[in-house]
Amino acid sequence: MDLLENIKESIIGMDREKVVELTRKALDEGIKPEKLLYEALTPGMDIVGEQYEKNIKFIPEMLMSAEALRDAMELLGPILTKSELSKTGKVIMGTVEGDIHDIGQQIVSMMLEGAGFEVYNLGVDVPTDKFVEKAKQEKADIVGMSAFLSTTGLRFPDVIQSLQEAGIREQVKVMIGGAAASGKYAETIGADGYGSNASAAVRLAKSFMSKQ
Ligand code: B12
Repeated sequence: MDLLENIKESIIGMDREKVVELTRKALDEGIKPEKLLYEALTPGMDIVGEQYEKNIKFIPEMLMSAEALRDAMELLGPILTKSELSKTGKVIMGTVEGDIHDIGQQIVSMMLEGAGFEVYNLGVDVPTDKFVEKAKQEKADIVGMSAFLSTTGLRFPDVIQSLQEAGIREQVKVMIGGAAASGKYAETIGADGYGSNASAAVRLAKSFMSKQ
């Protein structure tokens, strides 16, 4: 098996040590970080995402693969220049105010990073204004929000309204996710899309960028 294929399989196999060891080896051999990202790491994580969608893999396994990807990204991060990363797009991500569920949005953030997006993760319990302020500051392309409680799902439209009031709604796409979100709800509140899982989130984010 060639090195790139081996790395991809190690992501799928949730083998953090092997992913790090092989990524290091590949870099030592002069393989370009972008090649590693787009031909080994991301395709591996895409497959994990697909396996999760088909109930072949479950959350703990997906998290282990995501951690392995994160470890590899730590090696690649300093080498990949900012401009290379920002080619795909800038995303502001966070869990809305009053909500501390973050496992889902962490996976989404990692997958987006793996797909080449520059992600600013604001964490959990993020006040409405903070999303808007950061989107403005970073000239973001996408604002991604996560909510898991029926009560906190009501924060999504607040953020959309604040983006409107700040005059930047036309410049950013808004995507929502988490147990409090749905495609229908996204439509109702005027969000640009909903992702039921991390693979769907990456597809959505990529589709936003290709329409620009
Ligand atoms: C783990 C968990 C917790 C953990 C959270 C730990 C953490 N660090 O995140 C803890 C124990 C802290 C917790 C606390 C609470 N929880 Co809780 N929790 C869950 C549970 C079991 C799993 C959620 C989870 O992380 N799943 C793992 C992720 C990976 O799965 P996922 O959702 O499929 O993630 C994908 C998508 O959502 C999507 N996605 C996620 N974010 C985004 C963002 C974008 C932009 C996009 C496009 C996609 C996207 O991609 C993800 C990756 O594939 C759910 C049950 C459930 N079915 O959701 C209840 C659940 C959400 N919790 C619930 C409740 C009630 C609470 C508490 C109020 C309990 C209490 N009485 O204290 C508190 C609330 C605290 C707060 N203020 O937020 C309820 C909510 C009910 C409701 N309708 O409001 C649920 C539904 C359980 C239930 N059936 O009652 N919880």
